[in-house]
Amino acid sequence: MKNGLKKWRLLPLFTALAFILSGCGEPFLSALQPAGEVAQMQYDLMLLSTIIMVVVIIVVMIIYVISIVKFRRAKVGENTIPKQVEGSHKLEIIWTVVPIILVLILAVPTVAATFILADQTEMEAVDEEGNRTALVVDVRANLYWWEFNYPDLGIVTAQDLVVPTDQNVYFNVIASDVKHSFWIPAVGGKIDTNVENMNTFYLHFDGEKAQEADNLFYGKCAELCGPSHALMDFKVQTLSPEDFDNWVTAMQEAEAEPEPQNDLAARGEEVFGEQGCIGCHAVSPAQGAGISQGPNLATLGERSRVAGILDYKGDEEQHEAYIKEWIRDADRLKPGNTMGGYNEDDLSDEDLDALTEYLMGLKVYSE
Ligand code: HEC
Ligand SMILES: [Cu+2]
Repeated sequence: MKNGLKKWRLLPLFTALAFILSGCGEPFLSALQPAGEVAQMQYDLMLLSTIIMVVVIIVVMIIYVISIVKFRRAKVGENTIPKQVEGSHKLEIIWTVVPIILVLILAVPTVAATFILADQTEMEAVDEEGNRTALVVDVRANLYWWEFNYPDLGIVTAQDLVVPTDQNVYFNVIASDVKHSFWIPAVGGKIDTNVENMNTFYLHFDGEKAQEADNLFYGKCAELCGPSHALMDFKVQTLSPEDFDNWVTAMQEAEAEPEPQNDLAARGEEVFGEQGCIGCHAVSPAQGAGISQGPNLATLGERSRVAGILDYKGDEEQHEAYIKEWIRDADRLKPGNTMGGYNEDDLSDEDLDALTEYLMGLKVYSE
């Protein structure tokens, strides 16, 4: 009875594991549910190598089982010496040629895909007027936030990357402090963002697959970069080409100095200046690419999360609460980030209320 119980002790562990692994299948996050041409190619290569590995394991296991069954001592007797095959030409040839064939089956598609994915010629293509035809986004990774600059459109955002579906989007990636890595598991990557040189690649966001993911993919930093590395998330909002054009227009027409929506927000804007927030944060989508020390806050009121991690799930009260929590306690929420927190001595509760009112009103395209 006791032994029987012991056996079952592992059951909760396996149940828990099954639950955890079932989380790997989310369409907005899973490299196993490719949502674009680049991810599909990477997935196909993974599948190919997995199939080859499984075939090898099965063949080896079969030979292994046959030999231990066939050559059991009980069966062949104490003093039998099996046939000696050392130096056998036939065997040597088999175990040299078979792996070479397997490596070739793996290498040809891998090298082909590498060249296709490295092709950046479309990025430089221009129309009759000399304007670039492809969409280019400059990505800058910082401890622990992301900046997205659309150089040809004059737009800067942070934390939320906005892209159109069903066309190639070209990325120039760089880091301002230490090495990070840009990865959108469901759509492709990852590619290192280095401090000293710029890397370039492209991604393709499939419109139908994007809808299955509610038009919101998750991006991650994939290179251990510091204590809050695991919190260095960003969101990717996908829009149909028409919606994307509307977004671009709204961002381009946004005020350089957003008008506070009421008196409380107007006081908040003053606090924003008094406290020096403005030294690190731009509040207009046209400002700050590559130079600002903190994320551009122009669209803060309509971002899906605060600081890339606090998900308010569309609940405005929670949204406000998270903004306050972040300003008071940034240090605890993301250890090691350069903003730090503002306690009651630095910033009174009234000023915090005003500041939050002002920040909640920073919206560009959802109004
Ligand atoms: C020294 C520069 C610096 C100062 C000063 C500063 N911040 Fe920040 N702030 C940052 C950085 C860096 C981040 C991103 C941290 C992260 O996500 O790792 C950030 C993030 C934020 C965020 C979350 C942004 C988002 O995209 O969700 C808000 C809101 C914010 N700051 C508000 C403020 C306010 C209000 C003040 C003034 C009271 C302020 N900050 C002062 C550097 C600064
Ligand atoms: Cu990082």
